[in-house]
Amino acid sequence: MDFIEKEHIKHEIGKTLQRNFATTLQDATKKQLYKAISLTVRNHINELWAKQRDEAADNQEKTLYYMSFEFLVGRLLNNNLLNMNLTKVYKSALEDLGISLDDISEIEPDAGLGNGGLGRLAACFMDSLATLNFNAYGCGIRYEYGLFKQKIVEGYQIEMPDPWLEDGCIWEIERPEEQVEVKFGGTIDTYWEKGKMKVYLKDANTVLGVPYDIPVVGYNNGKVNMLRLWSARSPQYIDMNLFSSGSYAKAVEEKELAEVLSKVLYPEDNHYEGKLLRLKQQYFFTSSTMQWIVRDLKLKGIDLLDMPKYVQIHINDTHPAISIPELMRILLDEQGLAWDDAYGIVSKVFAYTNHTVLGEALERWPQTMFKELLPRVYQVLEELHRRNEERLKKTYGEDWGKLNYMNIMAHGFISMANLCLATCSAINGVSALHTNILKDDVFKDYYKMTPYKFKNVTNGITFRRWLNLSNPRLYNLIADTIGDDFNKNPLELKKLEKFAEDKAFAEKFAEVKHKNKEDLAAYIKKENGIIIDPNSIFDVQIKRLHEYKRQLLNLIHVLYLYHQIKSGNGDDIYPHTFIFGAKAAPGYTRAKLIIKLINSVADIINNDPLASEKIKIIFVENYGVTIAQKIIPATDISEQISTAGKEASGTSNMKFMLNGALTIGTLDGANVEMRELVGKNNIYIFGLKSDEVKRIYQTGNQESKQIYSSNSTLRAVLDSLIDGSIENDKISLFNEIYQSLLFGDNNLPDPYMVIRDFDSYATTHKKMWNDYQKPEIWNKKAILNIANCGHFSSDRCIEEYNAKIWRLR
Ligand code: 26Q
Repeated sequence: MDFIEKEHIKHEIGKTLQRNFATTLQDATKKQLYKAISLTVRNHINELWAKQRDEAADNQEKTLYYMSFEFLVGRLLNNNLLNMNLTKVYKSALEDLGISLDDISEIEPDAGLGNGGLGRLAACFMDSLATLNFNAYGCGIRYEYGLFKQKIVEGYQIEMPDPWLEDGCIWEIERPEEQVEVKFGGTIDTYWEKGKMKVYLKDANTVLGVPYDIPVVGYNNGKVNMLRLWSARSPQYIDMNLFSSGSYAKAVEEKELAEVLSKVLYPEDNHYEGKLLRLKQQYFFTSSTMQWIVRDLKLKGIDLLDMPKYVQIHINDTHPAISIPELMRILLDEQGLAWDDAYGIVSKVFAYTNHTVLGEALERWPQTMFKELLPRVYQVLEELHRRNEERLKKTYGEDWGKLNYMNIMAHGFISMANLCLATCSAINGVSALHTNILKDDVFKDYYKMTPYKFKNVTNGITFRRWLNLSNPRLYNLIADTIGDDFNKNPLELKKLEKFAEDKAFAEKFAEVKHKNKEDLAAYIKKENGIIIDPNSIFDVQIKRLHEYKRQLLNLIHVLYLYHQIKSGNGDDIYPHTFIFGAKAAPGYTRAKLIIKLINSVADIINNDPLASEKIKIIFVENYGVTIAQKIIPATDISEQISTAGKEASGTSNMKFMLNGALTIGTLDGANVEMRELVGKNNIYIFGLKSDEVKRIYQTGNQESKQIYSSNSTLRAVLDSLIDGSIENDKISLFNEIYQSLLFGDNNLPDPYMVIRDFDSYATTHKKMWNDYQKPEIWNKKAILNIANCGHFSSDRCIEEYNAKIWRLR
């Protein structure tokens, strides 16, 4: 961005307040100030954006359409200022006006259009795509309500709506002139025209897709891409006949029924439920996007047969996979292409990322539901299925067990993963270990057939948000020490290695960490009313609540420390503050019970004079992107403790590493690569490995019961879940958790290996608090973590996607 005078900024803010809110700097509310300031930033962005939209028609470079059901963007004001290189001048302009930018940016609601890792990854990718100057659009749904707001009431999670659009979104632009029609239901009619069979849908219900575009600014390069989010609208005004005949409610209801498609984000993370509304949402945004892509190509005068030269479509997990048959349908029915031509295109333009190996997360739609909702898309799917089955038979013969397992349709269900495996040009996992599990296990039969399609692209995060923005103290220290080249080339962070044993640098690093801990302590005092000691170890687990992520292992260890202290054996325990933040899916009762358990234990420990000298537990309400930005810079220990083989990658592990926290983790997901990069002495690995876990699943897990019998300390801790020592008036409240640990769900005791891994986890913790007490050792490890973190930049990750899969340039 060309340099902008601060006097100009001050003037613009004043004018914007006047023109948009008929108010002045003196009288404006904080909200009005936030809006006016953001509008002036938006104006600068839009100048660049308008120019690029204008040039887009001549731009022949291949464009990426990144399709995702979720974009967990967070706040944008500070991010846009940073990427536009305007932070300094705005800060100083605002100071002149007596306004603090930090205060104002707190007004902005998070754009929480995602559940967790997958959604946040999509947002990081958008930032990197623009920064690397690629042409890319993120395509998704403009949910009116983001992920629910979490309140903790008497220790229980309560869900509240998140009306993030209530006061409007400054950054978006509605483009009604580009709206499309999406059709549901109806019956298929065919007729012949000029010797060709034509297909159309009769009596279908139409919903309008209206795009809202949010600009995505590259870092310091003037590039503006966009996030295009579709909003559902009814094509009719309310039905006047119904209205006049007195059925007011019904008249309104019909309109609402169409618009419900973009109302809410499903709050399930890593868990599939075959809900009709979710299927409708998936078709709504994929059909809208496919129509837009085809229309755009035609406007540019490009022959559709050349589409693969100009278009790359990426599907973020299977959630947008209906794009595949939908693009086929458009090419066949609306553009008159022959099957082979259409398939030739489709099999080249799509690529798919898998984000999970959990069976319960794989999407399988009931055929009957699908057929009724999308009769023509279903026909296309049947044909894709039939042809794929022919190909499978050539490799595997009539092995029906295998064929059904690999087929697009089987046993009354449509497997969206198999659809992607069969038709996409590339399939990738999100960490080396995860990709190997896909190849050797989950998708091994497809891998045997088409090994060349399988790639690994280990996840990454944008350092702009997760270091520059969230941890300015550390950013400045690093930039003052090794220069700021790492902004363009994150591997430059390696230069910090030289300083790992530099006493002066280590002291400065420790000082930064301490100040960040003080800030977090102040925030927690304000939010939780609990005073925590910045000199204690801040041990943090923040992520969605899921049994496989094992918040329970963490908590049982805390309980164990509590028992040690109470029995007089806790002298060597270094003071800790254990911080948890997690939302549970509203229907996931056990996860919600674990939240209650964390809060109940927190109550006991925090109110116990003896124990609270040594340990405190904080449960941070409503965990999300903005809160993560406050917690991560202040963390000493990062908990990455999933049952090995279950966490595809993890990305918060990378954020902590970048901020100089040390990891306690299993050899799971990207932790494996973290260990390779930083060296095994600088990360604390414990527990079973993924192949060991797999073997236990095959052979049963009686061992957990034996551990329970032979380890009396652990037994006492586990028994305390049900003996009334935690919630004495609700003695059986946590019985379910206890039962699951000892007897399991499907006769597999301790299905997430909490008991099995406990001992090695506790020993590793002890080692950590011993190391923590030797600052020269601890700080050196922390600095080495930062120095070796460059690989986990989403810039590297996007470059890799481009080289291995997209080939945009
Ligand atoms: C599917 C069908 C119906 C309802 C919900 C869903 C659904 C929704 C969200 C399924 C999965 C998700 C989210 C998955 C997710 O966030 N996975 C995480 O992706 C990260 C980025 O690759 C990884 O780092 C994490 O390991 C992985 O858990």
